[in-house]
Amino acid sequence: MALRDILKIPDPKLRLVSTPVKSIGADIQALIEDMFETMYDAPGIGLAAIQIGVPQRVVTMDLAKKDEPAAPQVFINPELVWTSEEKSIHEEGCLSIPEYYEDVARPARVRVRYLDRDGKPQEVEADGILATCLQHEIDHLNGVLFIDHLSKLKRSMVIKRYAKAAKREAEEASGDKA
Ligand code: K1U
Ligand code: ZN
Repeated sequence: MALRDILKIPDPKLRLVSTPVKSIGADIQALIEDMFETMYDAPGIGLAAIQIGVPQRVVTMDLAKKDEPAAPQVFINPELVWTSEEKSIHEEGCLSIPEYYEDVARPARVRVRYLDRDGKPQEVEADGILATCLQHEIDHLNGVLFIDHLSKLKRSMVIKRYAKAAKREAEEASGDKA
């Protein structure tokens, strides 16, 4: 197991469309282990493989509350097969956009088809935080970020703020070397 760096905006890799997993071998199992270690360390409730730079359609999640036992879940090649007309609004955050939270409107209920980590086909109907988190993570697999669901003005303010921070960090890092 290894703790991996989480990509932050404006890293262009976050805009890649991830590739479906063809076969669930030792490499994918090792990727899943790294994703859980990275997600729990962050801490986060979900993670898409592209957030650690791997453009494969793999998602980890754990929606257990603080006082509950861990409930790790893996979704390989997840697909939205149905979404409700009804929308609901939840506050979202993103490990690739640290410390920024905003309300997002999305379908209130969804049905998702996926493979579990043994490669067995599964389907889940979700509402609440599971529906929100599944849609947020499937968006990552398609190169979409939750800020893309906000107004153009809010999105461009966030992008500018994080681009400035990345520039400052790069300058500090090159100054440290000199
Ligand atoms: O995909 C990600 O960037 C992870 C993201 C998932 C998510 C959160 C909220 C709504 C939709 C999707 C996070 O985990 S952000 C961190 C977070 O929400 C959290 C962290 C610790 C405890 C509780 C929540
Ligand atoms: Zn995210």
